[in-house]
Amino acid sequence: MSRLVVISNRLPLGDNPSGGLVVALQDSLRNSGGLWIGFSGETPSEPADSLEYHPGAEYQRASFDLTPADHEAYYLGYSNSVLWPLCHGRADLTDIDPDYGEGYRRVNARIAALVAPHIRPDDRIWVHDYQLFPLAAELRARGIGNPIGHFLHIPFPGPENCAVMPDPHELFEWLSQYDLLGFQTHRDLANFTESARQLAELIPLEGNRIRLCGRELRRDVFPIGIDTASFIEEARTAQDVDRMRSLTGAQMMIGVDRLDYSKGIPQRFRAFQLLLENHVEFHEKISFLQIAPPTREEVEAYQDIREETEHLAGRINGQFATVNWTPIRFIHRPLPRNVLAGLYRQARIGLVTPLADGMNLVAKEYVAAQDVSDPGVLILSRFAGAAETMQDALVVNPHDPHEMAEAMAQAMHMTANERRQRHSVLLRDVVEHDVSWWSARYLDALAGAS
Ligand code: GDG
Repeated sequence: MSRLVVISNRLPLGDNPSGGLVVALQDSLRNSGGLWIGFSGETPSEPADSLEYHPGAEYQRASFDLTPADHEAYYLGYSNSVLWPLCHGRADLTDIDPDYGEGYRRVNARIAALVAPHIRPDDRIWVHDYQLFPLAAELRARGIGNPIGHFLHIPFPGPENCAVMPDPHELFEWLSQYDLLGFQTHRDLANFTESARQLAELIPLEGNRIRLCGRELRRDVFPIGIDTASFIEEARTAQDVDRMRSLTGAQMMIGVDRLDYSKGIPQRFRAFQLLLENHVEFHEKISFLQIAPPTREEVEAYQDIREETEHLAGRINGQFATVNWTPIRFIHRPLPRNVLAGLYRQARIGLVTPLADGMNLVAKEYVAAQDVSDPGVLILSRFAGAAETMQDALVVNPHDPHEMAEAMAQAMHMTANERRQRHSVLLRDVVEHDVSWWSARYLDALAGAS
């Protein structure tokens, strides 16, 4: 079996790194004597000019450092202040700056220069996500002819958002240098096709093949899953669940998201407010727990969303709280994974209402964590990639607070029978299409694309 080389923005470090992607790739990496390369998270003023290898895992891991200026321009700047907002339909939140674009190209070129000497002639290379769009082009420029695949974890923008990029044509030239482009959903694939048609040159060929900017490659949909079996086990054995139940008394509704403007947290707070305004019968009967660890705090848009959500939660609690009941509990830091699993299992409602999202793993984790004999109800935004397959959730428009509030009321009233029926369909999908299924399908397609 040829060696698998994975390249992602961050290298999962630590002796026992967990997380879906790590679990998904670890067998393929181990069985092929593979290598995972990524950013260390360190920003010294004079980074080394070579990869640093890390012992400990069952496959090789190698990292690189970035200067503070490179990190700012490439990661905080172009990746997260230009590409991320555009991919999530928020052109209004972009911060376009020529230094960012220049830094993004420079860092991708530097990563390619660090990686190229380590590539063997029969390696398969799998590049992850929007931080590394130019990487294949930079590797090709250094003589790497190996099969290279790309998987985009976030939505692909339609033509109107692509057109906001400083040089949209360049994006498609970068993408044309891969052999396989993977997307989360059919909607992303359609956006890619339409944007490439309008802003570059795309000619559809037979099956999944296309000619993009003069080069032939494949593209397809690979919806990512979770490590379902271990999550089910984690939730089943979670400690403290009964203790938490007896403390609250009310039914719990849970939201778990990185604190990001794409996740629709203020919109769901407003919907909850409306529920409490319109349905007095739920006062003291439902309590909303929102867990939202902060990310990318150096970027202004993330400071704004933090202020907005804290303000709203405070206002709603001020309006409705009683001596015995706090309607919204807002936790602003990460919780351990097993605690999260236990909370999901206890929650009567899982609220997953992003305004835009590649897939959304929380929707799948919530379903996996439920007690099959008495499961909770998933309320899911139709703009989460997960909604393409999870139609037995209560699917809502996250911009419509009335619809969301009524879905919350419907979930509170739903009979155990209906909850079990909906949940069993959702669970089947989450079990069958787990993260190992996803990576195996992608790697098969990459093998066929070479
Ligand atoms: C990108 C795309 C796509 C959250 N809070 C805590 C915690 N989490 C974990 C969740 C879940 C993960 O983080 C979040 O995954 P999502 O899929 O919801 O979102 P992104 O981080 O935006 O990921 C997304 C994904 O890539 C995969 O392709 O689905 O669309 O944006 O696993 O459980 N984990 C712990 N404590 C927390 O407080 N332990």
